[in-house]
Amino acid sequence: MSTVRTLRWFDAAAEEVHSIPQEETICVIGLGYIGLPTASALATSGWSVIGVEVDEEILAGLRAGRTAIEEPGLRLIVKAAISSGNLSPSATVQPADVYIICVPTPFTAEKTADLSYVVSVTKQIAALLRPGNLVILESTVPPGTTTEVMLPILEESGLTGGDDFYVAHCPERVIPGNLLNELIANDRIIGGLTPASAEKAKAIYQTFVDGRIHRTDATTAELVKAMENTYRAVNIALANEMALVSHELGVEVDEAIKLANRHPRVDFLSPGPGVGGHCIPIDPWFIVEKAPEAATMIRAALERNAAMPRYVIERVSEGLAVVDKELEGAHIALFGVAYKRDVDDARETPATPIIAGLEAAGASVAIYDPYVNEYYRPLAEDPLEAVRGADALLIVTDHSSFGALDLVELAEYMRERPVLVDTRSIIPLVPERWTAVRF
Ligand code: SAJ
Repeated sequence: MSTVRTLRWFDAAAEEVHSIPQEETICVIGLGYIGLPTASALATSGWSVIGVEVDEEILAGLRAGRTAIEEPGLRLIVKAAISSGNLSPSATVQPADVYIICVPTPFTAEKTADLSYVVSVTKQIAALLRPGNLVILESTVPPGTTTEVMLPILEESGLTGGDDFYVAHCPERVIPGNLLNELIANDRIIGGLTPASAEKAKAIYQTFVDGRIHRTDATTAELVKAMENTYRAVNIALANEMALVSHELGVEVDEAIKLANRHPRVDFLSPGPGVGGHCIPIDPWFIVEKAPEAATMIRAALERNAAMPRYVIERVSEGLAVVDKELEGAHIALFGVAYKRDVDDARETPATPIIAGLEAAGASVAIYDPYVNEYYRPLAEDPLEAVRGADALLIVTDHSSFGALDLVELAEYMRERPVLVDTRSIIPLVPERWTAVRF
């Protein structure tokens, strides 16, 4: 029933709106993980793009064709965009026909969205807004933000949303590590303030997106985005809970999951040390924020994932106990601070609470990650440096190179009876002299 209504609503709009001619200027605000690839994709599709970034260092790098983010293909497309002359980096928001907001929505201590960047940029756009302009929000926000927070600010310009200018929410859906491919290939959801707004935004995205573009209203699009990451967070939490259950029952969780997944309608994800990144541990809270009474299972799942670092520390302690040692005074080599496999991003990594917990218990920690350059702690140059004198090896991230670690060699550098806690089941075969703890 509701599907039929939605289709009619948008089909009527599609007839009224013509696609935007590509000579229009697009101002992309925020050149981070999403803004930079989006601005570059638009620029290489022929649009004239102003890329706004407040970080002077990032801006200077871009002007010289350098990127601060490691992503396959990104450097190439940014270089192409800059050298074509279609992408102009700028420190301030410039007048344009279309504005695309790609700023972060950080997370407060109260587990709510901090909309201060979105609000500040929206105010800057409101000051420049002209009739016929289109404002698109890509940042992930709590449902209702486009109409309840952005629209009133934009209307301070004296113009009326939907009549004088267009507004749409077009959430990003790309996975770090395969960002550019997904930017082009994935379907997009466009939520318009009005059908005409959605249609206008579609005309832009369809110039670089190969996936299908689905139109809806702004609040639905906001909820859909948060729902996607909630779906993943809840499913990871279920796998994590199975790790705890299996441990209690003396069962190997990987074996149990592998066998359960032989059912045609069962597809467990993998348990791990907890979830990181700037999306999965955060975005589901935007639903809890807006509907706390209803979202009880989501809250429980988030809490389960957040409790995994504690479980990891318990496993390290358990392993040490097997070889008559304890956390107090132990030296732990921790491998992997990236929040996930083969990326350089350590934001919200579960490694941070794990390190804090180990140290609070009196252990010392040496850290190794071949991908990460920036972390709040010094990193060892190579695996051997990190394991020297360690009692235990704790694997937090499943970087593909860790699968080829030579544990026989590593043990030579460690103390007697080394312990292995592999939170990602990345080590295929554990040599005999190691004590491996079931995760
Ligand atoms: N993880 C597990 N077990 C699994 C899968 C993942 O513990 O089986 C952990 C990872 O190690 C990591 C965390 O979950 O710490 C999140 O990783 P991820 O690969 O699931 O997701 P992100 O955060 O890199 O990207 C997600 C994606 N959302 C979905 O897949 C629904 C991406 O499409 C979104 O665009 C992105 O969030 C975002 O920016 O919102």
